[in-house]
Amino acid sequence: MTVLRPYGDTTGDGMVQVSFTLPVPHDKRAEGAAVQLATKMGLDPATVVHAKAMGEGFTFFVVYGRVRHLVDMHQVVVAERDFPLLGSKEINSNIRSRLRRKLSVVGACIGTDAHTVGIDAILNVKGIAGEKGLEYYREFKVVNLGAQVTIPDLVERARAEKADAVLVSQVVTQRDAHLHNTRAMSAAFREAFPAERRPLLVVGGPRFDELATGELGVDRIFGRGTTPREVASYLVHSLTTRKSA
Ligand code: B12
Repeated sequence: MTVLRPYGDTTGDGMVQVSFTLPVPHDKRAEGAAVQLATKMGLDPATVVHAKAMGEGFTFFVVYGRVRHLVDMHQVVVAERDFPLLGSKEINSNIRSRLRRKLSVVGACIGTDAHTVGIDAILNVKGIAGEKGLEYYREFKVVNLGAQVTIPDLVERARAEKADAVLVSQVVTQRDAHLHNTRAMSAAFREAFPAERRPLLVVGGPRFDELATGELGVDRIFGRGTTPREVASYLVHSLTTRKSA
C-alpha cells in the first residue's frame, strides 16, 4: 500500500494522538483551549483523553482525534543507510587490514550540553540495546571527553589524538543550540585542518534531521535509537573507502 491513513480504533479511521503543554492552570477552560488548538491543527473531532497540571500555571494534554491527511509513501524522504552493517569481527579485521593502525575517535558533548548518556552509549564498553560501545572493539582507540567541552578544546584534543573521527553529541535543542554548536564545531575543524587531514565529523542526538549534513557541515548525522555497531560500521566504511579513494 503506498497511500496510508492513520490507524486508531479501526483500519484507516485516521485517528491520531498528540500531546502538548499549554501555559494555563488545569480547569475546564484549559481543556477547551486544548480542543481548540487540536481542531486548528486539523484534528476533527478532537477529544482530551488526558490532562494533568504541570507545576503552577501549566497543563499537559493528550488529545485524540481524526485527521483527514494521507501519507504518500512514494514521497517519503529519509537518510537511508548507505554502508554495510558489519559484525564486530569484520569491523576489527577491516580496520586492521585497510587502515593498518587503530581507528582513533574523540567524542564529546559540546557547548553547555551535559547529556552524556547518548555519547556514552555509543562509546563506552557498556553500549546500548545489547550492543557494546566502540571501546569494546580492539581496533578502536576511544577518547571520551564527556560533557560541556569547548570547541577549541575538542579541536586541540582531536589533533593530539590524531583523530580519524570526531563524534559530537547534542541533545539540548533549546533556541536551536544543537544547530548553532554543530555549525560552529564544523567551521572550527575546517579552519584548523586542511581538507585532506580533517577528521570525519559526526554528530548525533535525538532531534537532528539526519538529512541536514550539508547545511550543518558534517559528514554524518545519527538520530534517535542509533546503536554503536551502526556507528562503527559507518566509520570503517567511510575511512577505508576514503583512504583507498
Ligand atoms: C537524563 C536527562 C538529563 C540528565 C542528563 C544526565 C547525563 N549525564 O546525561 C540531567 C538530569 C543532568 C539533565 C539535565 C538537563 N536537562 Co535533560 N534530559 C534527560 C532525559 C530524561 C533523557 C536523555 C537520555 O539520557 N536519553 C537516553 C539516550 C541513550 O538517548 P539519546 O541522548 O537520544 O542518545 C541516542 C541517540 O540520540 C544517539 N546519539 C546521541 N548522541 C550521539 C552522538 C553521536 C556521535 C552519535 C553517533 C549518536 C548519538 O545515540 C544514542 C543511543 O541510541 C531527556 C528526556 C528524554 N526522555 O529524552 C531530558 C531532556 C533532554 N533534558 C532537557 C532539559 C531541558 C534539561 C535541562 C536544561 C533541565 C534544566 N532546566 O536544568 C538540563 C540541562 C543540563 C545541561 N547543561 O545539559 C530537555 C531538552 C529539551 C530541549 N528541547 O532541548 C529534555 C528533552 C526533557 C524535556 N522534555 O524537557 N537531563
